[in-house]
Amino acid sequence: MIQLRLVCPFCYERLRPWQLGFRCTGRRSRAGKVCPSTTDPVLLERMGRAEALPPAFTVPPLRALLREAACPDCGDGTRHRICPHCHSELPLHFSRIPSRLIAVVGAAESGKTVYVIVLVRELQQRVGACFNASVVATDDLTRERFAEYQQSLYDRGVLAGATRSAGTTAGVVAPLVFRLSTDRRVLGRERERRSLLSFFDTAGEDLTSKRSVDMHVRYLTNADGIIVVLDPLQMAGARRLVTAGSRLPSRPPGVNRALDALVRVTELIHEGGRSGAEARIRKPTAVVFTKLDALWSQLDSSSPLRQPSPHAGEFDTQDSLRVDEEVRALLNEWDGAEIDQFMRHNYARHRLFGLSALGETPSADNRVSARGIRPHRVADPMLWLLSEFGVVAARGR
Ligand SMILES: Nc1nc2c(ncn2[C@@H]2O[C@H](COP(=O)(O)OP(=O)(O)OP(=O)(O)O)[C@@H](O)[C@H]2O)c(=O)[nH]1
Ligand SMILES: [Mg+2]
Ligand SMILES: [Zn+2]
Ligand SMILES: [Zn+2]
Repeated sequence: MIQLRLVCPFCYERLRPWQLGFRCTGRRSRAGKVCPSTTDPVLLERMGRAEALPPAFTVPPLRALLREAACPDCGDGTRHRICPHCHSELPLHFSRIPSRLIAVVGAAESGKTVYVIVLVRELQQRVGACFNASVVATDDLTRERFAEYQQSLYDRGVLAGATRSAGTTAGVVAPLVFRLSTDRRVLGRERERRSLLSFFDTAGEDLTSKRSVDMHVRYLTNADGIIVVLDPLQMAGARRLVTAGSRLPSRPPGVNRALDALVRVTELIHEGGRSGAEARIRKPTAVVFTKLDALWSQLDSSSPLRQPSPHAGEFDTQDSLRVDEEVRALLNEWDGAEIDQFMRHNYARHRLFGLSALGETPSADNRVSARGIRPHRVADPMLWLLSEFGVVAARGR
């Protein structure tokens, strides 16, 4: 079924199905004409992409609802659909598949980029198998960037540098867009369900600069779910407890840098919201404490955070609530009780998670340990969001 309210998975602008544009194929048309490829100024300005492409064009609304249109220059028919705002090529069947846009936000160096790469890899492999799900990149740019990230992290053990600012034309970091297909039994029949997953990995430094505020307001207000990544190693109280030898973030912890990031994100959502600053935010928001490997020695062996993630086939709500409770207790020990209070005040649907993307502290020169990457509970927040969206089933609600 065609979706009436769409959001571009690349620029997060809202759009309607009759506003979608087209891009010429660039092939020789029957009339013998070939449209030249050049840099698309809109794509360059909005997404920082300078590659040479055939021309983009729009058609009147009724014709835009059709799958195909003829290029006004060469006359060739094309089915390449583009976003009217940023000119990114949209995934196949874009207006028929529900999109789930996830903004990943948090302070600089909190572990967002590493988290997204490890999460997607887990969704493609181990977790995907447990949920009968497959996750594939929808566009060449996502495919290339994700392959590059994965090779450097998994094959060469190199941790990504700081994500560049998203506020400048040149430094735009396009979201990674994947198609998630799940098989679910509906009335005794296997039905394949597809959704688009877009991960917008923000640059932590952007949260502190005014420059990129507009863009963040849009990404946050149009996202369907939010993952707030908080780094206990940036919280003074937790930092006292870390296992000796753990690699610490380069910047000294602020009074509570994690809370600062959370407050900033919340302000940005309120700025873009229609509900006013008084109402609680209704978007499902997962608050994720990363780098738990540095604090494992502090956890009781019976702690739910030390048990492997039990979610398989269905999201295990009881386990998730035990984790939520445990993280809340830990926050008290880490002098982070305000974080919990702040969430309760401002977010109607939120849950706390704890995980480790790497499974172990990186070496002093910031490389993955020789034992490789052993993620712990990384998919839990995403599975919760997917269960909130109704994409995966939840047990024990
Ligand atoms: N101990 C531990 N350290 C981690 C883990 N994940 C990331 N790190 C460390 O945190 C650093 C920053 O990770 P990134 O993913 O680049 O952080 P970011 O939030 O994307 O940072 P910005 O892009 O600057 O906002 C890495 O270089 C690692 O040193 C983890 O699971 N455990
Ligand atoms: Mg980053
Ligand atoms: Zn767009
Ligand atoms: Zn053409």
